Amino acid sequence: MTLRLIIGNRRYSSWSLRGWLAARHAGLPFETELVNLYAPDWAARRAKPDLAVSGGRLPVLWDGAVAAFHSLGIIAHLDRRTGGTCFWPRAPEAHAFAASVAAEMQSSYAALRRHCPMNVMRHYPGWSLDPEAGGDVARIDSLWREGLARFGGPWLAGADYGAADILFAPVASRFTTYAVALSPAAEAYRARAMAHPFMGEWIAAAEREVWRQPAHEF
Ligand SMILES: N[C@@H](CCC(=O)N[C@@H](CS)C(=O)NCC(=O)O)C(=O)O
Repeated sequence: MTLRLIIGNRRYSSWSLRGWLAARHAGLPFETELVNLYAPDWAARRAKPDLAVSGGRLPVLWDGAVAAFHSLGIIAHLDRRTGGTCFWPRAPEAHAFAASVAAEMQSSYAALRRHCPMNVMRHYPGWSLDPEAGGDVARIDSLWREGLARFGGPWLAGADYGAADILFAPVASRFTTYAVALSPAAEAYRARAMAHPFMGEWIAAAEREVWRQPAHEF
């Protein structure tokens, strides 16, 4: 059965990007339903049962009558559907690292998110980071360096693109938009994450979207 993924504006919705990357990476057939988070009817749309299930947040993945939401919930569901083959490394050390940093990403870095909203289409060099967001950047840089050094790259937990990379993909986009200074290893990873073909597909589709949200266009 074809899965249905409900996402928000591709330019701005970082959580939608994570859910979509997970669905794309799983390789199962899925349809995408795009919702404008900034449209006047958003409040009514989110109250409908297919979004109310997640508290009115995007993305939501529907698999028949089963809903999965939150990045890690969507990945857990797709991981089962794909027989545990494509999201997590098998080796226990790499698995523990990937699971831990993915969970940290899902639950942290509020300052970075607030201070550097995602806009996959824009470039704002010269952005000055506030100290709290700078602290988030330093932590992420150190996690990226650690993963690449311990597991040999090119992805965060080793040879295969997986859940940790998916969770951090919108961060790579923010670092690109705001030209955030990184260590050489983290910078190389940022560039690699942005060059991933699925990221290219997402950005190409974002480019075709006509909706604009002034709060995210400076
Ligand atoms: N932790 C959730 C966060 C989902 C979330 O906050 N999504 C935003 C879009 S990026 C949303 O639905 N915002 C709409 C709103 O709160 O009105 C996830 O992993 O999906």
